[in-house]
Amino acid sequence: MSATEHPGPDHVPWPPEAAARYRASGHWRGQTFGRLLTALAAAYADRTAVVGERAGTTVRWTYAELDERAHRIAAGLAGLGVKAGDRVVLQLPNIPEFVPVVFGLWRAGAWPVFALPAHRRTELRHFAAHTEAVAIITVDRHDRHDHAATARAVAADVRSVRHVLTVGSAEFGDLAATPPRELPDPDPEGVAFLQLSGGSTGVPKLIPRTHDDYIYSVRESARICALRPESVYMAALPVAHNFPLSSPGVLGALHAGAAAVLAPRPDADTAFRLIETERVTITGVVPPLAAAWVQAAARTERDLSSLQVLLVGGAKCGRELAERIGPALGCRLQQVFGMAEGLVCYTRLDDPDDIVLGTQGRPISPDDEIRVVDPDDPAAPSDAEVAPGRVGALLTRGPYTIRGYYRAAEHNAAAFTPDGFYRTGDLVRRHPSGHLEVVGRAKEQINRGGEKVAAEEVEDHLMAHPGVLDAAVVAVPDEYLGERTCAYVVPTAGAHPTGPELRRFVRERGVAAFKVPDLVVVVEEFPVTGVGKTSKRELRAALAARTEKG
Ligand code: OOB
Repeated sequence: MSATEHPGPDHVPWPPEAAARYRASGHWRGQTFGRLLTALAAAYADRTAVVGERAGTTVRWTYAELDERAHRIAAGLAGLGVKAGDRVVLQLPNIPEFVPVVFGLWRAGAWPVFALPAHRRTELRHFAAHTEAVAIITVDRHDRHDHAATARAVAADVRSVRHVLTVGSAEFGDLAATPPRELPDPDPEGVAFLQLSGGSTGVPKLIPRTHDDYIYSVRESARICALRPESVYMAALPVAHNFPLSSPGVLGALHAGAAAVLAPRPDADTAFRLIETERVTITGVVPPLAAAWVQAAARTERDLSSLQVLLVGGAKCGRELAERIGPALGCRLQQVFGMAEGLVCYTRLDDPDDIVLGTQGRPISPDDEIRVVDPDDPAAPSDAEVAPGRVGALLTRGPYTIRGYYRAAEHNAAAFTPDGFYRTGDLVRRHPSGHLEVVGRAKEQINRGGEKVAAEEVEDHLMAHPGVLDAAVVAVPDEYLGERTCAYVVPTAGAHPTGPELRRFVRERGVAAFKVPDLVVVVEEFPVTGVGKTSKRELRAALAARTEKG
């Protein structure tokens, strides 16, 4: 929380009139994730629910086993004193335990805060402090990082954190062996968990999602992606992210009675091996990964014939790449344009090729309201709709799009219109069919191959360096990732900070590696706009000129 930001409410609920409408139309069904798993375990008891790898061995759990594990973990957490409404920071890579731990937290009524494996000390401390989390659940080591040590350091700083649990430890083993007991079912319209926003301002914002709203998006995603009990979904991206979690993701797979395979890494070798051995039918990737898989497919000896659908999203999938996916991988492309705040758009499996290749899909719900408005001065938006077919800024509200971030009243006033539309910051064109084509962005965010970097957050880190007077972070086009980050820096008088020094400085502040600027350019002063603000437009133009010169 910045010094100027007053904490707001934990959850900005939908207005009663809208909530009544979403209930009446059957979108919200008054079910919690805990009850959902109970129903799935009854319907699909002996079918495979989760497949994953731990220390190189394959783990397979049926729906009945998953259900039992989630019950035990819930009882164990309750035994530790974790209560309904408590926040628990969760930082797990793609290991099978992710699934029963999340359902265990849901059954205990606790709210997982979904950190990504790439997050480091500074981000975790913010999540824990801002949510007053009571526990952190993580692993010991992963990808050469000592997660347990980081979690313990955060726990030492943040007084609310009473427990650090590492999956795989004896303590966690005891917890997961607790005899199951019935716990009170939480309110289905209440918050189920906090997702992270890619954001564009200072610190990552947290997104409160409810059981009712999220289950609706999961159920419809599973239907739109044609998941059936025979389907096998593979999470290749980090599963805590909204895309592999729910679009349709692991939760969509479970909702359909299908198997969810957690790939420990997203590289083509690992993914193709699992596609072959687990007979994966559907998976999802960001565009740079799709490009890498397309290349690797030309040389692979793996049998990829089970794969029917590849979802691509998180960042814009250009037409050229889109056209290569089907032929190279022998599957159908499904584009997905979503956001952790809610709205998710898919191309449909029966859409004509031109729509599948050239748009990012249409919304899940008939009750997703879309407005495409004049992207005029963001400080004083008119929110006037543009003519049909013209590019404008996308605003949305609906049955699974939040009405406010968690404890962020001041930010909410700018991020939402007075009548509750979320300002996505995306520039889109709406086709007559209702499909949206994403053509750019009006927000100060860099989309680094699907990983979102808030310009202001990195600027704040740079400005903490004594040799930096001012910093401006902009996107630089990149062939592989789509965009990378470039930090323009004005030094303080007499200081001569270098690029490598500033990059190391940001890294050592304990942030995710993807936020460390790819390029640092030291300049004497920034170009300014008519009103004296730093002109990022001119900085981007200068960068383009530099790149052209080589
Ligand atoms: C997904 O979620 P987030 O929260 O990491 O990022 C949302 C933002 C969008 O506002 C947009 O700027 C960008 O990511 N984005 C795309 C895109 N999909 C997401 N931009 C262009 N084309 C696309 N297909 O990234 C996310 C959440 C659920 C499903 C899929 C992606």
